[in-house]
Amino acid sequence: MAHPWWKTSVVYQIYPRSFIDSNGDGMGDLNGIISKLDYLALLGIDVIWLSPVFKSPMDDNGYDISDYDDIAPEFGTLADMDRLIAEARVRDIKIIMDLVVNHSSDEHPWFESARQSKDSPYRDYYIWREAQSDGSLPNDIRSYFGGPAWTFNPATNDYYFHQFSTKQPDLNWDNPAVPDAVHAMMNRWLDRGIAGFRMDVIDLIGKDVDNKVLANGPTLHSHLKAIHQATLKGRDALTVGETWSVTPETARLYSAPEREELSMVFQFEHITLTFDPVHGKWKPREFDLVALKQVFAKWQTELDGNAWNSLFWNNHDLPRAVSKYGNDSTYRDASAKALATVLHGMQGTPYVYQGEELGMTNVAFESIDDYQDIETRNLYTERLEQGDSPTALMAAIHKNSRDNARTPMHWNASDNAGFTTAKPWLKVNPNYTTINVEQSLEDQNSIFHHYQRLIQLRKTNATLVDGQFELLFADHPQVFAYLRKTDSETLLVVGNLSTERLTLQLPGNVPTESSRVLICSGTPLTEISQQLQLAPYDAFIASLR
Ligand code: TEU
Ligand code: CA
Repeated sequence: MAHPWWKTSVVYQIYPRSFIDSNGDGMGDLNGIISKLDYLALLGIDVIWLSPVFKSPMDDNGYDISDYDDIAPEFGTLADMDRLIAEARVRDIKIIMDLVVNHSSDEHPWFESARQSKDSPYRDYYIWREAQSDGSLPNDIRSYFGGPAWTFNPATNDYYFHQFSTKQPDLNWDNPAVPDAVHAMMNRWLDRGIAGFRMDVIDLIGKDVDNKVLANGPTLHSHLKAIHQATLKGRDALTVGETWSVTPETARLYSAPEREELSMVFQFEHITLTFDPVHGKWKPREFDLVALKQVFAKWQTELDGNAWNSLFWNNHDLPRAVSKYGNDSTYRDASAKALATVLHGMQGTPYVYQGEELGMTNVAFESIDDYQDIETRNLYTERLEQGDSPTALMAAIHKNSRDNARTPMHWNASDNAGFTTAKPWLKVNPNYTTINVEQSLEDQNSIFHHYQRLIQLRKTNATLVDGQFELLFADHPQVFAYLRKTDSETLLVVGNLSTERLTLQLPGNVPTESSRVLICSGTPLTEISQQLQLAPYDAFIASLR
């Protein structure tokens, strides 16, 4: 059966303000992206997911939109966006945009009108509640960025609801005018030539705030079906929902093809595994490979044939994978390649976040003033007031701040990593002198070239797309190994995710006599035997036929 195109694609995420600055104002922009399309074509990716470039006061770096139909002037113009779409198409690259419709900016004309009077025609576009009879907040829901999810609006003497910052009021999807406006806007962008959407916190749109049901709410799937009918049907688009609340069971509700909702969702179970069950990401738990493998195996098995996985280690909200799951000092190169290999070997659509293909690492700025992210800054202020020590807070920020992912992309070893000729909006990671595109392109053995080969392999090997997943060595604390099986071929994927040298005896039902290694990192290999000798972070994919 022929696949939808997005099942054989690899997506590259661009965080526009950090990618490359074309006009010397310290901020990445659309013309910068256009100038690097050849670089992306060389890497071999098929789709760009562009984080928001819409008009925005940038309280949350564009995840707070004040005009869904225009481009933020710091990023360029609509004409630049059209050129980006056209220039990408020439290189067979599609563009998907970020759909941020759980909330808008408080500077969106809808909200500016709504907050002025209860009679505004846009009043019902947002969620308003009065204080309780004792004067307290409508309820105790908290915002993800600290503080209550309710902010007082003096002009109307009531509160508006916001799950993110005070400048990101939640839209009221129960008002039919909201989905209508969103559908029309989506159609305008699809007509402009984009290939689909990444849907920001889409699991939060069907909520019931009075009963404190936020994620996976009662009207979620009817909204998604309506979106599909009004915009996606007949378009052959890629849609991926950001859904922190998803389980394998609910993933099928979003993405089983016959349900006509989305192509796939991002699940975060492999991410939240390293969060503290109570205190969340700011109190990280040690990385536990056995648990991680269980999570991946569950998703691989349960979605096979029913829905479709998205595969990622990184995005603009997460710490750098090589720092979190790998080793960003002695084994940076090897561990970045090993992580890539075990991820890209699975069933699903792989996503590469900018700089991941260079093995970019976390950063550790000494001063909180060097951090720009609203979540990070709010957390610091809130926790300091609660009595946490600055040292402990900075340590948590170094591990998990979203700015780890957002430091400017490293293009070369010149000042500011070749990202800008001005002062960058966020400081560069000082390790750009050794980790950068120019260096990676020169070295045939670089992380970049390993990603390039992995991406190529997905296009030439059907088993990598279709094969059924079977976990091996489930309890092994250092090795991630699995099979991918079709009727005609079995692939063996192995990664030593540790700093130790290991010997691994393959089970008898994994025959190696006619094996052929398709890709490897670390120790060079062309074939394998039952007994594997693995150097630290060695990884490979072999065909066993
Ligand atoms: O993120 C959703 C979200 O819940 C994040 O706040 C996430 O919990 C946090 O970043 C993890 O530390 C999406 C976007 O990806 C994020 O950039 C936005 O800030 C957020 O929605 C609001 O639009
Ligand atoms: Ca710029």
